[in-house]
Amino acid sequence: MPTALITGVTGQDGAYLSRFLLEKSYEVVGVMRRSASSDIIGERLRWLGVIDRVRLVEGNLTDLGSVVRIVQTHQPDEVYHLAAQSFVATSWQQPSLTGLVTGLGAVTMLEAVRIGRPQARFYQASSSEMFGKVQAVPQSETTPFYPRSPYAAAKLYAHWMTVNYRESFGMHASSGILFNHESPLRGIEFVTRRITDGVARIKLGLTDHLTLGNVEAKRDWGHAADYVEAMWLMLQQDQPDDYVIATGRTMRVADFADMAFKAAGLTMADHVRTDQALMRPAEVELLLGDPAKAERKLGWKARVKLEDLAAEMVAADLARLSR
Ligand code: NDP
Ligand code: GDR
Repeated sequence: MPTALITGVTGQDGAYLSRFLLEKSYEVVGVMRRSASSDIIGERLRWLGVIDRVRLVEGNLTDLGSVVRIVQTHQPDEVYHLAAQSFVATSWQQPSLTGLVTGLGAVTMLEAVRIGRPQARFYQASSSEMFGKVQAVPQSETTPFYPRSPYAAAKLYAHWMTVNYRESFGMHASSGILFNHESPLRGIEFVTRRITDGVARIKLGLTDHLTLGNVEAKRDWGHAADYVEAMWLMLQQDQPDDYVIATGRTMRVADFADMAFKAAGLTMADHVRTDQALMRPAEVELLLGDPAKAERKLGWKARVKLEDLAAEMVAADLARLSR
């Protein structure tokens, strides 16, 4: 039975990846950080019904010794490095922490693997945010990067360090340049979940409006359950490499909101307001990925349509709030 180590196991992708790997009969070891709210840790793993089958171990990306010991003890065959300060808006408020966790944290994990289990295959969670200010569309593995936030700059450092460990030490280290992916387990601060939670609250009469920031920004949104499969496929290849993972379709935030309101039988124009205070200091206006390489080399293709994703998220938020 192969062993997979997942950092960021308590996050959206960590939960879906755990379920995916357990279905493939992996032993899954998940790194979680100590929190005073230990009663709600693992809520997403619980929601997917896998909490009892994931071996949770305590570690923190800011503590090299903690993750070296985990790697040495569990001797994973595959390491999925997903942990990060992942919210772009927060990265302007906490740029140093974002650099430490999202940027240097990847090097900490690469070092832990180099020290404790150099033959393990390594996955780095890179991001379409690295493309930032639009240089070309659609964005592929060869499009120049232009990060537009402390988060994106930190991810770019982590991305290039992964390439460097591959080229310097011969590690089987791959980077997935994933475009936005969502699900009912998406953090409540991200725009899709803010929208579906808001729609559910309006539908249930708990409020009558939803306030958003830049509704003209365009994103290439897919479903997290599809995207974790791409992570696994990258580590099954003989050669490590970097891949763009996207749907190849882009929509405005306003378009997603329209889909979500329609899914609940509501009209967006009756309920949405915008507020300058929610605009970012620098915006990524347009993301549209070209997943051709992943399709060709991994045989991967996004399955879930955005309209269905919006409807699934609205239904889940309605069920949650009704409870
Ligand atoms: P989440 O924000 O849902 O999860 C982040 C995870 O990182 C959580 O488990 C969190 O733990 C953990 N974490 C944060 N800081 C530390 C730390 N110091 N030590 C250990 N663990 C820590 O992110 P997603 O699941 O959405 O994304 C997974 C990864 O993929 C992230 O790196 C993200 O930047 C990247 N990414 C995501 C995309 C998306 O659209 N979702 C697209 C492209 C890249 P806790 O629960 O305690 O907060
Ligand atoms: P993003 O996701 O920054 O693309 O990063 P987010 O959902 O936060 O923003 C998407 C776009 O929506 C606009 N927007 C708002 N965003 C939020 N959060 N709240 C609002 O009220 C709102 N109104 C409009 C934003 O300005 C932006 O243009 C996500 C994260 O998962 C990263 O970790 C990951 O790397 C990238 O996706 C790919």
